[in-house]
Amino acid sequence: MDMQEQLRKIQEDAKQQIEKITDKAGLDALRLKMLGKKGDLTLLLRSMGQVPAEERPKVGQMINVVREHLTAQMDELDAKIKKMEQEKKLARESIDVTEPREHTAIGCVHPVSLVQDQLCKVFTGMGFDVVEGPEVELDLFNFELLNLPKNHPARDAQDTFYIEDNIVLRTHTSPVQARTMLSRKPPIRIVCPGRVYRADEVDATHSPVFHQMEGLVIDEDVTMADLKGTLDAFAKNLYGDDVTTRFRPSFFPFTEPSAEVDLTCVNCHGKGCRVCKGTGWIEVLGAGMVNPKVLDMCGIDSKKYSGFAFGVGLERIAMLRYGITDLRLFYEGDVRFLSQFRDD
Ligand code: 2U9
Repeated sequence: MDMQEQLRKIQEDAKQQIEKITDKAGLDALRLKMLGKKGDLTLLLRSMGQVPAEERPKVGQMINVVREHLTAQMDELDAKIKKMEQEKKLARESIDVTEPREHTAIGCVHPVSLVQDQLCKVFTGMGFDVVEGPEVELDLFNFELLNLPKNHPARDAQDTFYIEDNIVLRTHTSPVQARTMLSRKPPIRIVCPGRVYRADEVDATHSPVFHQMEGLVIDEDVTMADLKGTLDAFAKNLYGDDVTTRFRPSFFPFTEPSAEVDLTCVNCHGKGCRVCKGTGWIEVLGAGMVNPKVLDMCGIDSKKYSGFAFGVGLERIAMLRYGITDLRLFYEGDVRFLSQFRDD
């Protein structure tokens, strides 16, 4: 077989194989077989010695043309294979955004948090700031500055969780107000929501952990009328325009005078029902004018300023709102209970 024929055969061979190749490994093998050190074309070039001298330039040129031609064909195939592999990879990795996903349980806000958020909204709407503070508290802020002297029954070890002699789990959120009075100047308008602790046995209406929101307003010339107006606005905002407040005399060491505050029964709107035991009223808040002794102890001049304060139990509001009759349900974390409360 002369050189030209061999070249033609190599070319023909390469053409057939190129048509069959579908991946990079096959192409690399062909490149090696044709153009590698021991490849067909290279060997042919090496055997040029047998070609008569006058024909060598012509044959050499032919071999080069074939080499260039093959290289171009293989490069083209290389590009095709790369494109195909890229397409395969994209197809493999593509995500069907319309494919239905597995069911994921969506949590919901705890009923006490729902109530807390709503109350915060109502009071911030009336110009109050929301202030929070520590749950582990100094005796000074939890009791002393609130006019609860050392031998007061509310400080009894039965009610209070002591951590050390002078450190307690706060029994109310009032220490947040005491701290605020010491750090801010009047006018002060704040509500303080949060978790509080009392050493109570657990039953349907008692828990050693519960939640309160207390409010405090201090300014010049603040009167009981401001307290009544604020709580009335709060009641109407929360339950509707036909709901009002009723004040009954009471006693707290930190307020003087003090009152227990009833709302028009939110269940029967005053007619009398099971919820209000036929009275048309339900007790919801405690309140009063801040005791001048407390103002002075907390660094506010009681001759110049006066103030009112109030407190409300958040579980109580949530129980009334949702018709819950056992406090323990709030703390058991049973999703069958919790998933019933949605903020919409
Ligand atoms: C300062 C001065 C006065 C906070 C007040 C009440 C009345 C009250 C109870 C309601 C239901 C607690 O959760 S509950 O059991 N609270 O009756 N709280 S006045 O008075 C303050 C607080 C801080 C410096």
